[in-house]
Amino acid sequence: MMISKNMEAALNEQISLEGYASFLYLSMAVWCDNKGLSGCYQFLIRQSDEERLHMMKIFEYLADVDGLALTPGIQEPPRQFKSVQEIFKTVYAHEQKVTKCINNLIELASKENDYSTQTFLQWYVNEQREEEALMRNVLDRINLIGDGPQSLYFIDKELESINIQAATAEAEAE
Ligand code: OFO
Repeated sequence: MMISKNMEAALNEQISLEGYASFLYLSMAVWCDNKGLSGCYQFLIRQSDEERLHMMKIFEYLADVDGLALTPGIQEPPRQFKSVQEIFKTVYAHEQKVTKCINNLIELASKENDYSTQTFLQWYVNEQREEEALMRNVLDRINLIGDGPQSLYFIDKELESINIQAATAEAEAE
């Protein structure tokens, strides 16, 4: 099976978006580490690794369908952030954007009667649903903790435990 040039280009854009997410979360992780927020750091490092995996899956898929995956030039992510609350709001917004892009890719694949790519993208539909739910959970927790004097400490503890749960759930799914 050979993929259309249109679909190939759209998947290459997705490669670039996943790659950017990986670098963005890495940059956020480093910021957190620098502030002593080791739970947030661990959480964001895992998210960053996942995004790289999402990118690599498209590389492999394009190779399977005789397409050409292009190693993206990644735009430099921000290095300074206002607060940990702002970081997680940004992550959630980014995940929502990725979900929209996945939906657009499916629409294109369906217009082209490209059943293989539609099937391939189903994995991303599920992944995005999980990621959005995870990030909403994080934001709910952050809101519950509020911004009292010890809030950063508690947010960090919370992220540490959410990270352990997420990593365990993933390991079980494999
Ligand atoms: Fe790959 O964008 Fe998040 O999950």
